[in-house]
Amino acid sequence: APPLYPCHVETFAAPLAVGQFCVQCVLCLAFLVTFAACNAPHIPLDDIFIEKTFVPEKCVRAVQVGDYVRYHYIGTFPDGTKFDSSYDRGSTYNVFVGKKQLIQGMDKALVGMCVNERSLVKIPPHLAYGKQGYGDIIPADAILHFDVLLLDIWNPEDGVQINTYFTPPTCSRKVEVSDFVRYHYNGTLLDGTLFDSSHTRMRTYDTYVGIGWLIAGMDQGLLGMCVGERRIIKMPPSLGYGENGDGSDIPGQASLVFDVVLLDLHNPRDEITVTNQQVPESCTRKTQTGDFVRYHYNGSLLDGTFFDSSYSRNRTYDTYVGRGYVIAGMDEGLIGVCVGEKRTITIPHIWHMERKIPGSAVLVFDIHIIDFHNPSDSTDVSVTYKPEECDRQTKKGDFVKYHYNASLLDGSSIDSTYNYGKTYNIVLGANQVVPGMEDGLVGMCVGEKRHLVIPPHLGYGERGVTDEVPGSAVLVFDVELVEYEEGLPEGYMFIWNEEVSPDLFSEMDKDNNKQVEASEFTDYIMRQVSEGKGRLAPGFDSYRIIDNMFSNQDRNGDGKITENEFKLKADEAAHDEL
Ligand SMILES: *[C@@H]1O[C@H](CO)[C@@H](O)[C@H](O)[C@H]1NC(C)=O
Ligand SMILES: *[C@@H]1O[C@H](CO)[C@@H](O)[C@H](O)[C@H]1NC(C)=O
Ligand SMILES: *[C@@H]1O[C@H](CO)[C@@H](O)[C@H](O)[C@H]1NC(C)=O
Ligand SMILES: *[C@@H]1O[C@H](CO)[C@@H](O)[C@H](O)[C@H]1NC(C)=O
Ligand SMILES: [Ca+2]
Repeated sequence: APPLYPCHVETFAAPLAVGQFCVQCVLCLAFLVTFAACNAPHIPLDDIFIEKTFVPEKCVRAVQVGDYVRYHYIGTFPDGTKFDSSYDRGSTYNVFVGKKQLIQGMDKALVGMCVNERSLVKIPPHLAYGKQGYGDIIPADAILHFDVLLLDIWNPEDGVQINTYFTPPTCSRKVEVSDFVRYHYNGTLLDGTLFDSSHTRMRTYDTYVGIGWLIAGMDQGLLGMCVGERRIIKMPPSLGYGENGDGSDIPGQASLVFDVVLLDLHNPRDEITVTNQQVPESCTRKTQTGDFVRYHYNGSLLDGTFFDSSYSRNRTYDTYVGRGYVIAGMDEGLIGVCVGEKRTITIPHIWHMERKIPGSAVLVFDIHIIDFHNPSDSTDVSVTYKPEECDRQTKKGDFVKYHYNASLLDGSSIDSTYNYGKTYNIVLGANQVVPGMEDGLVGMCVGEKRHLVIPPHLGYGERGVTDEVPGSAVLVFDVELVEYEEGLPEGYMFIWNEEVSPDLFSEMDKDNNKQVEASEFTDYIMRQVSEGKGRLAPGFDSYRIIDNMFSNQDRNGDGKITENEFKLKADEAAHDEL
């Protein structure tokens, strides 16, 4: 007689999995009218009967003969009395299927079951413990019911199974044995139970691959991965945590499934690498150890995660190179660069030891060299135009008038006299401009043009000029000498062009009151200058010079010079006096 037990639609959905059961179910449909009889007890079973109580949407894997399974079960008699339960023991039942390690009915029932499937299996005595029963627990001729939840399936033949579900657009390198990698992962059991995730620790897992630091399945499963790739790595327990599990969340004999995304990859033997070089056409000089470099950078990790940028601070990063002031890889990568050059420097972890960066990350710096100089540099003067006639040349003390265009080495303009429509005028040697400019303006003839490169120690130094010249910037001046007045000999503010009058005092003392007042003094000097008999130092305020001269003569500071004071001063060999 056919067994008249209720059948589940699922049984039809998976006809292959349950084999002969389908036939019975078809019959079941035919006898729908006698449905009530289905629950009737004591109708002897010819074979096992399976009632699927939960069928997962996706069958991760179905049991085949020879597979090893982990499952939970509750064993009851048809009247509902429980005789055994794996739940009560707190661990799954683990066994090979189809190898007679189970009662026949169970060996049969498990075949075709999917991971996470739950079934009620009814087993007639001849496929269970038969006439003997089992000790005190199972009486003779007992029908057994097992509520089975299948959790895990693997086969001793299994290896690591890899399924790449995201491939990055570019892949310059793949994981090889002894590479160091950083990755995120979610580790689950085959039934989907999460046992570990790098995300809960909020940091990547960082390790060497292929040299036994990892479980064998990961050591194999990570090989060949690209940065950015995502893959599912499945492994049987023999390549995971084996018979005993990890002692906490991973049970013994468990298959493991890792969802992995690779973020970073390098080999500790790697050198730093320089790529994406953009070298300006004219590059006459390259950085050497000891140079001081100003550069911009964007710093990121290999997966593109940005971690720092000089741009966010609106200023360049300034440092000596080759002297250990920056991380070793950067020190190396900054040697041999030109002003204006851009390059990408990739730095493996042994070349840096920074705390705030994830342990062992590869750092990628996109840099742009703004300028560099050496502390021993002097002003670089190059003549760009020299007039044919060039006998008279500027020297210290001369009052020079020149045009300039000032810029930084990266070409950004700072200032220009053309903006003001007039020349810039200074006395050479009077500390009116930065030392480099003084150097650059000496020995020039009118009409000459020069290109000056002034290192910061001869320019505006480490501090620069607020909002105009960055600290430690190299300055570039294009200058043109427009005209100049010859200065006086060094130290003089006034000189006679001809013999000094022997009767100087009385000539000055216009009103003949035997003393020279400031106004008499000033009038007299100005007259000598205008008559070409004397000359004041060019480039200074004439009245200031004359005031100084007067004060020097007026020994007692009473605002007038007596004949006595006049003589006293004349005896001393001094400079800006008469
Ligand atoms: C792991 O799980 C987290 C959180 O659910 C998810 O964001 C991430 O994409 C998953 N996969 C990997 C490889 O980290
Ligand atoms: C940098 O400059 C930009 C634009 O001039 C400004 O918006 C930003 O606030 C500045 N950032 C800092 C850190 O000074
Ligand atoms: C850094 O990033 C900014 C913004 O993306 C970009 O404008 C700049 O050119 C980058 N600099 C370098 C040196 O790559
Ligand atoms: C400065 O720049 C202007 C405009 O580009 C140019 O005409 C002039 O010749 C330059 N002057 C010097 C001294 O190079
Ligand atoms: Ca007088």
